[in-house]
Amino acid sequence: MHLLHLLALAGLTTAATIRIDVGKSGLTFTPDSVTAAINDTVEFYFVGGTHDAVTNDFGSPCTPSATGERFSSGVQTGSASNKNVFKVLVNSTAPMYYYCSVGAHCANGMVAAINPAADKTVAALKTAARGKTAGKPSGVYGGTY
Ligand SMILES: *[C@@H]1O[C@H](CO)[C@@H](O)[C@H](O)[C@H]1NC(C)=O
Ligand SMILES: *[C@@H]1O[C@H](CO)[C@@H](O)[C@H](O)[C@H]1NC(C)=O
Ligand SMILES: [Cu+2]
Repeated sequence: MHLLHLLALAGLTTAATIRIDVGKSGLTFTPDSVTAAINDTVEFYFVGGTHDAVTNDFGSPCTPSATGERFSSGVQTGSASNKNVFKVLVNSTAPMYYYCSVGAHCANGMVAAINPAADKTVAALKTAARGKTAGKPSGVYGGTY
């Protein structure tokens, strides 16, 4: 019998790991839009600059979200040797939007999305973030190192 059939019979599906590089080329999350399934893990690698990743609401792009699935990585100084990887377990396919709370990074477009809605794109989020003051999250939550 085919391996996939065995896995299906056992009720197992393969959860994926999705890597996002933070600060790879300036104020960036790379890639800035990903699709994740329930039980996938999104992993944030801090590769450059000083940044964090904090969920927001689409309508308040530079403010920590107060409801729904939420995460906050805490601020990390990125480098090739920074082995602190922030791991977020995806429990829902509802859109999760997020930003960087450091300085004016959010206002300058450091926003991204996991499972964005078709009519609420990262491009629109970047536009909405312009000129906004970044709200600070209260510590690390919603994921683990
Ligand atoms: C996610 O993982 C939990 C715990 O292993 C499992 O009970 C659940 O069925 C999984 N959900 C999906 C949609 O795979
Ligand atoms: C997903 O659920 C787990 C277990 O309850 C929790 O630790 C984690 O923070 C949740 N993920 C998010 C993004 O809220
Ligand atoms: Cu930043």
